[in-house]
Amino acid sequence: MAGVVSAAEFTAALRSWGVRRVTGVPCGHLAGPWALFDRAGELVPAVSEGAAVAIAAGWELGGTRAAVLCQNSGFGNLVNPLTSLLVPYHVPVLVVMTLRGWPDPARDEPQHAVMGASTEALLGELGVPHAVLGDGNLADCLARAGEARERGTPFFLLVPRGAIGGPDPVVVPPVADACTRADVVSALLDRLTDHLLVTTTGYLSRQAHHERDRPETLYMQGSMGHAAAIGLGLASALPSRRVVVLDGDGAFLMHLGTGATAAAVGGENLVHVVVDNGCYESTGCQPSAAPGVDWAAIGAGLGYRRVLHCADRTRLPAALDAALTGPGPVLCALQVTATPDEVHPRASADTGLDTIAERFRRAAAGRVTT
Ligand SMILES: Cc1ncc(C[n+]2csc(CCOP(=O)(O)OP(=O)(O)O)c2C)c(N)n1
Repeated sequence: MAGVVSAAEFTAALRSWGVRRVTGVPCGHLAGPWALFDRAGELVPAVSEGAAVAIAAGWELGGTRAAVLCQNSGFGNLVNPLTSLLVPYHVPVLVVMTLRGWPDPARDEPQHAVMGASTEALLGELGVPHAVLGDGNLADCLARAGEARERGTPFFLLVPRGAIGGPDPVVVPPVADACTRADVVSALLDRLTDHLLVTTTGYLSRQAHHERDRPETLYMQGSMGHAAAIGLGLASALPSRRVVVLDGDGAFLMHLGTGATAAAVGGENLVHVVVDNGCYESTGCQPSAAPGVDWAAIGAGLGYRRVLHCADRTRLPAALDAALTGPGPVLCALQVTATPDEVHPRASADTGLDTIAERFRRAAAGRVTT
């Protein structure tokens, strides 16, 4: 879709408004400016939208004008530093936030509907000035952001889907012997019987649905970073059932602290599989913080009973067998190469989220599902 404003125009407008450093969590609809700021060395990927606001506040307090790029699904993650840091301390960060689930929730994915319908009202309730980017009004929006800045107030520039042009296509060179998302998900599903499986937001959920739709799988299309928490709740509620969490590196990093709880109370029946492709593949393969992360050290440090790590295709079956048969809580980190051209429909394209939850509930209770 042709953007109302191109990625280059948008990025140039932010720079001439004074933005020198950018952070955030990616949204596919901001992938164009994200790539340009990243290429210029001006972007730091944050693990969560709240952390992004705090990083930007640090830059601002240090005298550098900063912006945050994010999606309104992460609005909840940033409300605390917005209301207890930016507003009371008068730190005027510019937040560029996409409006998923807006203006018509029925034309976006169902997990965005509630936030899409309420984002503007929530900002109004918090007294935070904002504007919606539309055809030809970028200069006007930034002028309003400038007025807010003079009052020491943060400003939200809300970006409808498709309002900003995209980046050049991402090309990932093939890596010999590397596993792919498809290898991991199909090998995992081949090994599951009545295991309960919770899959993280993005392409991993889509891949799991594509490989084998099953009532014992909870496709978590929203709640990024919370798959492990759901899994540990299930594992402790149902100690006789094996519970598997299929997580992404970006998602696990978003709420990494849950790993400590999972390790402490997850139980013998919890298997936490983290698929590390080093990027946020579902939103355009933007690098995550994962390349510098040592999963084996993290798993051990968090206190998982067993930690497994596998980086090549030939060792994948043994790694999954070991993860699924020994006692948990186990963290199994699988290094994969990104395959952004392999994209499948979401589970919600053919099954409603409420139905996904209901049939999962029945499967968890051991009842026959249809
Ligand atoms: C709180 C929140 N912030 C941002 C997003 C947008 N988003 C959807 S999937 C995704 C990337 C997830 O990355 P990762 O867990 O590494 O999985 P991958 O996409 O690489 O398979 C992002 C940022 C979101 N859904 N929720």
